[in-house]
Amino acid sequence: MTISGGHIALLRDFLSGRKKVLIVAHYNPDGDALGSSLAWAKVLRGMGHSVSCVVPNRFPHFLDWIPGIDGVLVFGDRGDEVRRVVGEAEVIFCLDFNSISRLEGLTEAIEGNGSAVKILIDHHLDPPEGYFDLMFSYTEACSTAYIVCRLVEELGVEIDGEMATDLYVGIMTDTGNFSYSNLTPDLFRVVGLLVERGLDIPYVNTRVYNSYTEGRVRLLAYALGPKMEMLEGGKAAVISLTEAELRRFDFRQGDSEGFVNYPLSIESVRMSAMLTQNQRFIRVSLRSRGDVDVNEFARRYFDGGGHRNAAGGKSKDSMETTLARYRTAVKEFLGSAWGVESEE
Ligand SMILES: [Mn+2]
Repeated sequence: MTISGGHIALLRDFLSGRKKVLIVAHYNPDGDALGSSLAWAKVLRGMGHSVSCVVPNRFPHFLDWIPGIDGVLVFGDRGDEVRRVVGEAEVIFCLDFNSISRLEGLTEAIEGNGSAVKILIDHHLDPPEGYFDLMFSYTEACSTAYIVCRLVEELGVEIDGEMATDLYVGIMTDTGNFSYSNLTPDLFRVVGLLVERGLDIPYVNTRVYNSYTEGRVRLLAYALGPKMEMLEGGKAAVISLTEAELRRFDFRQGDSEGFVNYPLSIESVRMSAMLTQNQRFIRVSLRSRGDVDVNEFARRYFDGGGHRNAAGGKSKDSMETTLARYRTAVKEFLGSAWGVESEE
């Protein structure tokens, strides 16, 4: 991944003087969305800007400790304050998503601010043409946090221990603790730099991966036990959880995060899905291995998208209908060119 000097010059231009900056990340903010936003916020504050971090809805419990998290404004909880901050912003950075529609209720507020410069920092596929004034869009990057690391280096800013922790949380969670693709030598160079700046990897690991509630562990057992269904002779798996089931396990937002990855630990499984119901729709989370392209699958069947091996979509149908649609789609897809298997 190469960041062009022209892009950096433009960024410096947009950030000349003291600016009111808004950093916004996507709905259901994850480790990368929050980690990259908070580190970037600290960098910009260090440059003299006034910075607010906004997310559409609440973040999961396993991220409630990361440096700077107390200052994040949740639109769902503090709508009026967020609308004011969005309206006053002179520069708006969108981090870890590229489609403004992923902001749910916040979309209108952002669109309402026509005068702010809009800058994208992201690694998702298919960034929109013509929407942003400047795009740092690198679809080959493992995480937005990694892109932020590189931008910070280009700007000549020193990374401190808090930034290092935030950035590492983003890199670690988006790479499945360094187990997915896009693990380049330069990523490990950057991680080495973060360790040098005070990052404590065992501490971060414990806070993110070993801080489950009892309910979450029991929900996982239920999801993988009675609720996991194998399809297509073991090539695909699906887990479904209704709202009532989630309530039974004292579900807190983020509790089912990562469940979709477990079926992929079965040798035969090429793609895995998790259907989680909320009050408005069913969220479809998808993961795959190798050439099985769930970004394409999400686009075709569930009004979504993402990356080749990790994508998401949604369904407004009932759980029963959505499951039936999923089974039919998997059959068709795994028999098609996009779902074709090849050895990794
Ligand atoms: Mn990400």
